[in-house]
Amino acid sequence: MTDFFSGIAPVKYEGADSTNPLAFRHYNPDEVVMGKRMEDHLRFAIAYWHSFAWEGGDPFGGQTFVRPWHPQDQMATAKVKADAAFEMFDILGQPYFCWHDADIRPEGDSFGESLKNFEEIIDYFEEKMSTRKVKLLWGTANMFSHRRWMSGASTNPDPEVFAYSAATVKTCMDATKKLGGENYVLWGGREGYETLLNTDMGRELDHMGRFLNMVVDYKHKIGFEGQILVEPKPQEPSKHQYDFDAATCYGFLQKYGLENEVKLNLEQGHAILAGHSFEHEIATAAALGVLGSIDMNRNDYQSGWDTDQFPNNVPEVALAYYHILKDGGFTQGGTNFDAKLRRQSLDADDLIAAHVGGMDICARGLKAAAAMIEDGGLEDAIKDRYAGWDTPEAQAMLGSDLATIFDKVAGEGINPAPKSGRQEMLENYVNRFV
Ligand code: XLS
Ligand code: NI
Ligand code: NI
Repeated sequence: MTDFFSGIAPVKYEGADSTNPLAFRHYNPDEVVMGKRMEDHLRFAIAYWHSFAWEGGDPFGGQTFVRPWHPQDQMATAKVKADAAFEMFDILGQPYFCWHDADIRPEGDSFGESLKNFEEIIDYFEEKMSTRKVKLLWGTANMFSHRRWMSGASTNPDPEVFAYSAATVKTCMDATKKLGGENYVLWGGREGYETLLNTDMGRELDHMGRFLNMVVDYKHKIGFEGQILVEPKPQEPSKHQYDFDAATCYGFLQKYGLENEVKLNLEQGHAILAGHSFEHEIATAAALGVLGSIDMNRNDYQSGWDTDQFPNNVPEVALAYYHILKDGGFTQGGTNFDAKLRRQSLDADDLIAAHVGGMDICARGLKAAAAMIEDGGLEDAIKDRYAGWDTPEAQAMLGSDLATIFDKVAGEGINPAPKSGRQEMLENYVNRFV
């Protein structure tokens, strides 16, 4: 027990009229939306790194938060941190959490010592999870913070770093499986380059492809039933990251024969950094059959870096869930809040309020998305727009060739009449629901 959250009661659903800042006004876990409980649609997870490991630093200043689990380089404080984390899970009642190895255990002086610390904390988690409902959405390895990874993990020019990375991922996959995790994530913050002047890109991509194949082989070897997910991001911390966006990742997976083994974990802020919208990334992954899970957050549109704010924009979130629901909804994936407080938000109740707000925004987005799907207006408009393709002649053309099509166009004097795309009508339609 810590006293970090003392005086904060478990958060309850109180309905839209509630003025209690620490109550859900829209997230009602048991409410049924499109035949499924809201909790089972959204599958919320809390990110250990932002809520418990991050100390409030930014590129110009260090720690602003003072927590009972600081300093974090000792086993005793790692356990206090775990105690506080599970106390917050009890308060929020979200079904999942996620971690990096480095968030939860102190770094040791050797691989063996770090592993010993990690395994001790995993056992500590297992004990805590045995008396609670909270589950692990995913585990992952932090292969970007420590200086050994400054030039990459699987793409490092030094084979010893490749080896260290492979061994690290093995331990994180073992731990994820032990805790019943439903996914395993790889985000390659240092898998990219700072300058092409010192980089053999073709070799690095081949090493990364081989590494991911080893991950998939190991998954099958140990009988891990979770999804393997790659998380795209175009840059930051590297100048250029190989897993740039959903489409780039799909090309990579195909080249290395992994498109049926690996799916994507998409993040709002990363989509924005790549010059896309979140729904673009989700719709792309869905169209390619690799939509796995999401990291929900919000980027500041002026800043140009990954600000990882809590979501606060219902229309955007609604369109994200619209494409998720259209893809059939989450099966093993979920909504991980890869989001952190602003560094001036010092207090325990700030941390709770941030998650309450984020969960409520997602619930509103989900309800709006479900209402649009049930109404069918967007689906009808798309059906109508492509209706010309429903005829047997149009379908036959797809199996035809240029010369035959030429004969038909020239012979019959085909002269297409442009039709309105009706964008404003559709935007107005969406605004009825959000
Ligand atoms: C960083 C990423 C990271 C991954 C997990 O930008 O979002 O937090 O989700 O390594
Ligand atoms: Ni993320
Ligand atoms: Ni991120």
